[in-house]
Amino acid sequence: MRHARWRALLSLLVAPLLLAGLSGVATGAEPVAAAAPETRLGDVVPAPVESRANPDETFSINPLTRIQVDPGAEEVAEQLADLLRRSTGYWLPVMPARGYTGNAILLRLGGADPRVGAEGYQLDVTTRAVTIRAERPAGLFAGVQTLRQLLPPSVESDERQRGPWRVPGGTVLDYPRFGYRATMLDVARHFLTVDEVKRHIDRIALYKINYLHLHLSDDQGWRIEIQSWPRLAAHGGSTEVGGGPGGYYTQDQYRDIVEHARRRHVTVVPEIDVPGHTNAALASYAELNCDGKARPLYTGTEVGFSSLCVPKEITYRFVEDVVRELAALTPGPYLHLGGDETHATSPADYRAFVERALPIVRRHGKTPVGWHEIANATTPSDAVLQYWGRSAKSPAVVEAAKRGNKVIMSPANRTYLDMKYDRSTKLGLTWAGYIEVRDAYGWEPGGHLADLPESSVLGVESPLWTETLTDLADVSYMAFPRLPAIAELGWSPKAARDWDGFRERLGAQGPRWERMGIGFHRSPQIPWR
Ligand code: NGO
Repeated sequence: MRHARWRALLSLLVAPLLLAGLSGVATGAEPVAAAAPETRLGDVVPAPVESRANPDETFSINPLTRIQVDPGAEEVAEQLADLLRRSTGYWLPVMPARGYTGNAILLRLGGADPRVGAEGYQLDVTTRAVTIRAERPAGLFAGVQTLRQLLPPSVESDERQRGPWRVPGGTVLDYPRFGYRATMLDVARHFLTVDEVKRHIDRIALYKINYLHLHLSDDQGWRIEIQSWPRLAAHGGSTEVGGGPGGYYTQDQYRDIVEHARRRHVTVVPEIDVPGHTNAALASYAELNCDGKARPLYTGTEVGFSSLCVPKEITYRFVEDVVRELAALTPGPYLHLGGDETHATSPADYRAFVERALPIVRRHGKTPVGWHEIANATTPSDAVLQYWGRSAKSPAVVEAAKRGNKVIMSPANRTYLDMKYDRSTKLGLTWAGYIEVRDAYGWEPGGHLADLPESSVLGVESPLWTETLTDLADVSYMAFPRLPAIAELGWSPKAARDWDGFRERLGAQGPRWERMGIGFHRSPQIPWR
């Protein structure tokens, strides 16, 4: 850290000499024509809505570059500065946009093309400045992710690298297709530490993912402290698949994750899976079982054997308490109640449970989300269904959509990041088939389910279940490169997407992931650089 500061100071002192040399002033020679930047303006994942390159302009970050911002953009600016200072070694002071005289990265709130909306941005790169304009900080953050990808991959390095730090000239106009662009992490089957979850958030934010769904409870583990039912975490969180030590997040740790995500414009969607997938809760509290007997902890990978006791009143006190505590920890709008694979609950009990449980979520000020099986019950019209089937038909989901329910698209044969890439993949499952990058990319979220209009689609989510994955390295291997593929389906308009262009752009991400320490799957379908 101290070294970095000295280097920054040194860079400031030698900068004028350096710049004079570069521009040819000191030697009296003609200015040296700037070499082309390493990246092209459109080389971004997800593909921007519009980009117009201008080969006559190139911006270079140099020791005198400043980051200049409008009030309200400081947080995004500091994050950008932090990234750039580490790899460039430059000072890069963050200062007000007022007083701009060139050689700056400008982050401006307001003044963008009105099409950018709440989450989009406009990026203008000239030799004088990089200007990102947005209506809100979320848009500036998205623009900064684009800028990162336009810089050489070494910008992601934690140690000082040699430049040059050139950004290709031109204009990008960009905004998302869907408001909900998510991925899910199952921290129940195998526990992931707070740091691992934070690292994962850093990585997904680069691809403009704006929701992280955390699957916080399942048969094998309960991962969030609930103060009114302390044994859920203390006992129910004490193991995981394979019998490892498991773990759970205290409420403070969980708040820390939520805040880390917020700073990266990612909203956490917590899920407590009920009434099935509840063995960890049934092991922690005997009274939740119909027979009043606590179940043993479970470390296998079967699904569909557990159920809350639907006729018992205590079941709803339990749901109420958990939802109340979870809602208080959740600044975002959504709270997920699971509802999948309830093979141990009768259909009548299932309906009765869902019809009582979803309104509890609404009473605590959140919009309920459930796996698409909740369409078998009468759901409040603002409930969101998450479609995870393999089929392209689901009449029950289409009926629910007619009543007003929105749908998140997570078709298992396209978006499940826990499916193997191919026969040779060591990690993962196969029940929904092999999913190579082209399978993950080659479908249309707006028209995937027959008779479901695009207007009913809230967005796209790629779930990552962890029966076979034990740590962040495993998670990253399964997520990269498929997660960026699905992120593009959520962000980019149909017209900006095509497989051949995507392969090239994705291939250019490889060196960036190497710098970021992401051990990814080198899919033979992609021309890795
Ligand atoms: C299913 C099941 C999960 C499994 C996952 C494995 C849903 C919604 N429920 O997806 O419990 O972990 O498959 O791929």
